[in-house]
Amino acid sequence: MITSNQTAENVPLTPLSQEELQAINAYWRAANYLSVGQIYLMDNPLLKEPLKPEHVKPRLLGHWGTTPGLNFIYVHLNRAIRERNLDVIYIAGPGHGGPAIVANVWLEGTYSEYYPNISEDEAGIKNLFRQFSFPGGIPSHVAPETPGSIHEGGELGYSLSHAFGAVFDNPDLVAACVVGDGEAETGPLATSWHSNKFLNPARDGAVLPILHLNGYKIANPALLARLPHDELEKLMNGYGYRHILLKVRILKPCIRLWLPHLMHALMKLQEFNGKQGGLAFRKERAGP
Ligand SMILES: Cc1ncc(C[n+]2csc(CCOP(=O)(O)OP(=O)(O)O)c2C)c(N)n1
Ligand SMILES: [Mg+2]
Repeated sequence: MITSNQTAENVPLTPLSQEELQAINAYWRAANYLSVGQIYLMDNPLLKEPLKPEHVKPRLLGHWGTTPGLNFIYVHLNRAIRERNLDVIYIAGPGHGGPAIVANVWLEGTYSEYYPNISEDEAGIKNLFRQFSFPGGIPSHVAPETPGSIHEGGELGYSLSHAFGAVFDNPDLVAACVVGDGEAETGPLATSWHSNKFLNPARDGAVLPILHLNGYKIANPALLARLPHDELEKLMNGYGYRHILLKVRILKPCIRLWLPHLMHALMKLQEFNGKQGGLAFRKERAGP
């Protein structure tokens, strides 16, 4: 669900302090490092010594393309969840961005709880990197063994269906669903925009689709990213969504802009469900 007509400035929000801004930025960069390390490295995980060919995996399998975006959204959602005490599930449609989700789950400490050999130290990071898309290791996409995952990301097309399915009869839940612009070209995904017709805001939770227009499906041009903005807007309106277009270029201004828009979209969802008699994600803040 996407919103329009309001600018980031008029969204009532606790402004980000300089420290929070830096912390979000640092978290995003750490997740990116851990992601790229999983794709490329099998040794020398912290690059303490000059990089040598034997540190690099002989066969690379993992997509970088969608990964910084997935990490960017993840860290912002975390801030929004903490700010509003929301119940949110993150569904990564471009599941081939598996390194991003694994990196974040590791940063949160959850990965090491499930897999103690992937510990929260240098040895753990080395194992984390080595196991990714490696014989005897983990797949290159979000998979059942990724803690918290309900969406198998190897086959593109089902993320929005899963997001809607997750919130049906689940009024406290928001499903934030990242849809890749290539993924959006699959039949199942193209059809699943219409799942909103089945959603009853009085009884169900809410879905926040986030269309990740990075312009490409692997190395080929993606269609939706080639549409002029007003055409895309009309398409989304036709499906029953309002939208915000956000351009992410330089990190710091983006953090400032992105977060208020994200919060605004969440608030609009809340307001909409509330007007229909729903109680969605109206929990009181549980304290610090
Ligand atoms: C049903 C299906 N068809 C094809 C593929 C192969 N494939 C993996 S990633 C990808 C591109 C997806 O594009 P997008 O969602 O935009 O991700 P990005 O390339 O931007 O990372 C394709 C075609 C797949 N995983 N599933
Ligand atoms: Mg893409």
